[in-house]
Amino acid sequence: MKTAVLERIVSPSDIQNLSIKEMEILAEELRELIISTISRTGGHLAPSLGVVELTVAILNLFNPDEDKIIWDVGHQAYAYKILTKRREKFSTIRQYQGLSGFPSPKESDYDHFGVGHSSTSISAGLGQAVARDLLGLDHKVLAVIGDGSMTAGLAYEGLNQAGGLDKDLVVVLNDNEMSISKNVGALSSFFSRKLADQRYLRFREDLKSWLEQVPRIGEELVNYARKSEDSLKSFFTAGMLFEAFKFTYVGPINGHNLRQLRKVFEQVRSVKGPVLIHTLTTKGKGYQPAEKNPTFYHGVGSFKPETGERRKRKSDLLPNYSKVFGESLCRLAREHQNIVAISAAMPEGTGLDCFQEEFPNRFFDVGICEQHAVTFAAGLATQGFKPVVAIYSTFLQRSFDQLIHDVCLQELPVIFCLDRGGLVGEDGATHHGAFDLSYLRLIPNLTLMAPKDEPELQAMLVTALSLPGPAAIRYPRGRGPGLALSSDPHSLEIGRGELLRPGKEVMILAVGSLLTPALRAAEEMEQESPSSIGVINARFIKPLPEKEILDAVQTCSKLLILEENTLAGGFGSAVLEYLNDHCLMSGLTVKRIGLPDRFIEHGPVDRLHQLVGIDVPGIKEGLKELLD
Ligand SMILES: Cc1ncc(C[n+]2csc(CCOP(=O)(O)OP(=O)(O)O)c2C)c(N)n1
Repeated sequence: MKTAVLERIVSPSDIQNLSIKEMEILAEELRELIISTISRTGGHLAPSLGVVELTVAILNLFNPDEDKIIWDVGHQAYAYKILTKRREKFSTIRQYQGLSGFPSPKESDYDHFGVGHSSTSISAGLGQAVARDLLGLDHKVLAVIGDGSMTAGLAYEGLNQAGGLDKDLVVVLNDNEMSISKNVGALSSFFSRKLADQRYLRFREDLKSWLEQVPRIGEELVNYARKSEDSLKSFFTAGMLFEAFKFTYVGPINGHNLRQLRKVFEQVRSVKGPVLIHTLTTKGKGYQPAEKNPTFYHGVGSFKPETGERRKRKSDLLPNYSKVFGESLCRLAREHQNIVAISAAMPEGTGLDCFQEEFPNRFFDVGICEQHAVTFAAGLATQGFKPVVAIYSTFLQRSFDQLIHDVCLQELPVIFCLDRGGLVGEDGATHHGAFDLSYLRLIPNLTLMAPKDEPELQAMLVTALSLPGPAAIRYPRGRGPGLALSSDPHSLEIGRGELLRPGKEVMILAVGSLLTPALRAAEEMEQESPSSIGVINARFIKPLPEKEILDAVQTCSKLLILEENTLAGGFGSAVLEYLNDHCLMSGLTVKRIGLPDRFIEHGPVDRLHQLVGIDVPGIKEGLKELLD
């Protein structure tokens, strides 16, 4: 691997002295290092390859020891990590106790804001710019945001305030025309590079001459456009939008051309007030497989670097929960014409891509707009549709008010399918679905379920569909136990669990993903020492499976409650509230196992399960404590 220039970068300030040629070599060396590392560890390859030149140019003209650089989402910050004193550790990225896959101020002083969820960079950058001025300092603040992340309302709230305050803030728009999939919405074509192509430029010139010929009005319009930017450049381009927010607009420029980038950044350093630099980049730049299929290489597992081929694992043969959900929903949608499906920029990740293909008119990708997705679904539901909103647990956190105010208060039959409920592994704290049982179970009118396996997910979908009001189903990332799917799934009785294994001493009351390890733990314990341990599958978090809970406390004096959710306010808390409110606590010992009251780091899911004690040995530990 070539590292001639990279070796010389001990501190990011070393980049300030590089020539254009050296910067170009550095970009190539960075690409090579990123590709070879991510081919082993997996990670966000295509986004990071797309901003290599941008990163080098930013560090050439800005000084991260003083200036603040905020990467939106942060999944594209690999080159930045390497160049800000983390090259040695780069091979540990996303590994347990290794570098995080996202910028994190806990990891490095060069990470000026913690990110993972999208569209926060402009607001956070503006906060830092205002703080700078209040403190009488004079460094620069940069926010680098992708066109996908610009679909979220939050980004415009930031732009609006920044323009109003007229603060010095540099926003770099990294426009690659992609979110994870192709970017969506009206603005995506507004940003698009089509505006910079030759045909468009010709059209603009034709428009200009035509306008000039219109007596008075045309001339005035042309003059107005000239005044605002000294040319017609901002006419019908993205510039118009940003100028309306009172930003100085620069672009579009080629985000892989270091000479051009350096020139623009140099000029921008002295511009007062908010500035937006529009760069055009190619997602996956410099690695053919990723350029060809940027969606697949957006976030990828390990692969063969020579060909880009995914390294197959045995578990790849089984369908994961997302796929089971997507295919089951398609089956139901063939029968029920009123089912519509909504994704917030993640049709592939949530398994809705098959629905999108089969029912293009009933599928809506709203962009990275989780709040809007929920209220949009509510609107559809008022008109007799059954919207199914599939969003990762962690991202639905954004829609808390919409869930309460727009859906549940009006008892609208929206179905929420929360993928990635529980620990997700290598993406870490920003992405774990650790809180959904807590933030959903407190909302009136919502039925909340979690399946123990694939056929139960199918049954829960049917159940949710049969309800007159809102329902949510949460399931984990990846594969379930691998049970055969049902060809005719049936609705479940609301608020009823199932006794999977009778017991006389300890009853385990578990929900969702923890049923499989709970059953194994109970079996192993009984084999290892004489004991009688039962297992109940709760199925419902709301309403609680009261009958099964009552039966359990009548047969056993010890209860072990399991959930892959924070213990604070989760399923176990709900059971404890129920037991206390019904005076059932006397003579009963209850232990809860779940996620502790702290943010959980990144690493392989199995390792994290072990860490927090929700694997088989951890559950056995809990059982032993109770039995002792
Ligand atoms: C609130 C939120 N929703 C969804 C995601 C998942 N996500 C991560 S990156 C991404 C696409 C971002 O597109 P863009 O900003 O254009 O960056 P690119 O990957 O194209 O460089 C999405 C949807 C997220 N991180 N945060």
